[in-house]
Amino acid sequence: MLLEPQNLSREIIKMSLFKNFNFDKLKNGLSKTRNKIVNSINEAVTGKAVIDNITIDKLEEVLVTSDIGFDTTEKIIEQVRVSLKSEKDRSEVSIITVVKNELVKLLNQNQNNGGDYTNHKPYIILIVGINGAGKTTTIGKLANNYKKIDCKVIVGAADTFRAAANEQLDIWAERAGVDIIQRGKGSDPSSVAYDTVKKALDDKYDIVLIDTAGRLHNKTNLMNELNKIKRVISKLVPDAPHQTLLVIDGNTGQNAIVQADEFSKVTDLSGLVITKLDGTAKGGSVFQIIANQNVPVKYIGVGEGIDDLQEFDAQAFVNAIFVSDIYANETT
Ligand SMILES: Nc1nc2c(ncn2[C@@H]2O[C@H](COP(=O)(O)OP(=O)(O)OP(=O)(O)O)[C@@H](O)[C@H]2O)c(=O)[nH]1
Ligand SMILES: [Mg+2]
Repeated sequence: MLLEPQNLSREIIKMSLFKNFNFDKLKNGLSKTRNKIVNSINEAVTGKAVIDNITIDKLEEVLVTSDIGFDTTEKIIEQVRVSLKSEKDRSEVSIITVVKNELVKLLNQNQNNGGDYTNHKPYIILIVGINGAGKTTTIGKLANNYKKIDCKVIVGAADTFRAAANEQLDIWAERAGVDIIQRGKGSDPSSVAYDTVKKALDDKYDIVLIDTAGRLHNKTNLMNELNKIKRVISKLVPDAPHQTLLVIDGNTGQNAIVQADEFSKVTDLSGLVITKLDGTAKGGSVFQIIANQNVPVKYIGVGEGIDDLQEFDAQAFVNAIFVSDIYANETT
């Protein structure tokens, strides 16, 4: 069944754990990325009654320069050629449909629905990532979302490296109306994590979110610290953390893959959160990240507000990028 964007968003609301999916917000957030990708595609294909090889070459150029990456683009173009060969309709709309379908297929690889919070109590989520990626903000947003579905939530301020880190998380905890465990700057991050999980067990919390530092004296320290946090909390809950989410700034582009590789070496990542997609034209890098990682994208950040975190949905993401006057009713 084909869905119009407005119906599509309604469908997704029904399926989502979080209630704040808003197609317009996603669409607006991705406007810079859309301008970069879709406007160029339009320029390449508009007005062509028949899509010829020159047009396909232009399309290839557009995709490669849209942070989608060379290998990924090659796969898409290959598919475009195959599909168009067998299609009688070689119009601009059909080429867009093929590209969109290929992009959705790509985004859906490695996606899984694992990590159901209802199977564990408390459900423990560790948030990692380099400094400034958006970890603390994402915790605030996640806390808010879980709170809204009536979970009892506690956050642990295990970023004890920066003095301001505590205060920042404290502000988010207050906004979301959830509890927090914090100690002073310089205290042992693992002991903060331990105390948070202990309190969650004692007082029957549903969700534990643990913030971590993005920078320590050096990278080895940081990675050792993350390892230690994991070891310490698994003394209390052997299969914890139930999720380890790597937060990546959507502006990062190619380097995102390097970050994911580095963190994967020390900790099993269960998902990625890609933030700041609202401020960047580099949203195309989401395709490249997914093409190069075995880890699913769980959430995307589309603004600085508490409601600006969305569960990642491949079809909605591609539709939001491709929504334009020309293709508004064309949602495969
Ligand atoms: N526009 C936009 N800004 C965001 C988003 N997520 C985070 N930010 C901003 O990014 C900046 C850094 O976010 P933090 O949450 O402090 O990042 P962090 O990873 O905790 O950083 P450190 O604690 O220094 O390691 C803040 O100014 C946030 O408001 C998003 O989805 N969109
Ligand atoms: Mg932080």
